[in-house]
Amino acid sequence: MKLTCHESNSIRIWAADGKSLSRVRSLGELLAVDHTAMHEQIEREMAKPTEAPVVAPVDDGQEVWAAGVTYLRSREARMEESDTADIYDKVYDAERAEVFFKGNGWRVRGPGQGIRVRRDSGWDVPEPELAIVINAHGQIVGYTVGNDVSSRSIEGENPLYLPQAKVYDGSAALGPAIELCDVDAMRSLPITMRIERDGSTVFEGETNTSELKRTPEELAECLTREMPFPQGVILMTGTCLVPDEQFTLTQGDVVTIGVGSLELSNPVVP
Ligand code: DO4
Ligand code: MG
Repeated sequence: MKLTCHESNSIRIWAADGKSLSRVRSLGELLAVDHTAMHEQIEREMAKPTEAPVVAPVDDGQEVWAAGVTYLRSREARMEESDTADIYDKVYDAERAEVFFKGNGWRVRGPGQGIRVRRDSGWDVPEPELAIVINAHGQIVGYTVGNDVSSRSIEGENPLYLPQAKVYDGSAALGPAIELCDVDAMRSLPITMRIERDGSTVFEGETNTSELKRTPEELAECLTREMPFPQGVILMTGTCLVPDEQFTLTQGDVVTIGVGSLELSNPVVP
C-alpha cells in the first residue's frame, strides 16, 4: 500500500493508494501509534480518490536523518576524497553506526521539486538511498526514496564540516510515496540512479539493498536508542552508487532515483 501526501491551495491531504484519509491531518498521527493501529486507522479513513498534486511524504513533525558508510562503495569513495581516510574504514567496521541529522521535514523537496548544490562547493553528488520510515515505537513501517545530496569537496576538506556538506537548502529529497510494508520486503530492493544533462545520460547505475552492511533494524535502533521521535522519523540508509571522480552535479541536471516500486525525479536548480 502506498501512502502519499497531496497539496492543493496550501491544504495537505494524506492518501492511501490514492484515496484520501478523511480525518488524518498529518503523518505524525499515523506514526504516533503502533504498526497495527496505523493500518486499522488507514483502512477506517480511506475515502474518495484525490487528484491533488503529490508532495514529499513528510510533515513538520518528522526529522530526516541519514546513515553513512553502510556500503563498501561508500567507504571507498569517502576514503578517496578525504585526507583522513581511516575514519571511514573504522566506522564501516565499528559496532556503532554513523547517523547524522539531514533536515527537518519542512525543508525536504518532493517529486519534481528542485534540489541544489551549494554555491561554495566545487564537487557535488546526489546520493540515492533507501529511506526507512520509523514510527514512535521504533517500528519500521515502510520505505521511500531518499536523495542525500552532498558536497564531496566540503566533506573531503575536513570531516568536521559534515553538517555543511550534508545540510543546506535543497539538499534532501524524498518521495513520491511511502510504500507501507514489512521490513523483510526491504532486504533485496533494486536501487537505480540516472543523471541526465542536456538530454543525455551522464551517469547510470544500479545496486541492491542486499549489499547493505547493516540491517535496517540495526540502523533504526541506533538512531532511536537514546532519542524519542513522538511523530516518527525518516532515516536514509546510505549510498552505494557513486559517480566517478570527474563527475560533479550541475544546475540543469535531472536526477532520477528508483528504489523498489518507487521512482523520484528532481531537477537541480540555482
Ligand atoms: O560519512 C559521511 C556520509 C556518508 C553518506 O552519506 C553515505 O554513505 O551515504
Ligand atoms: Mg548518504
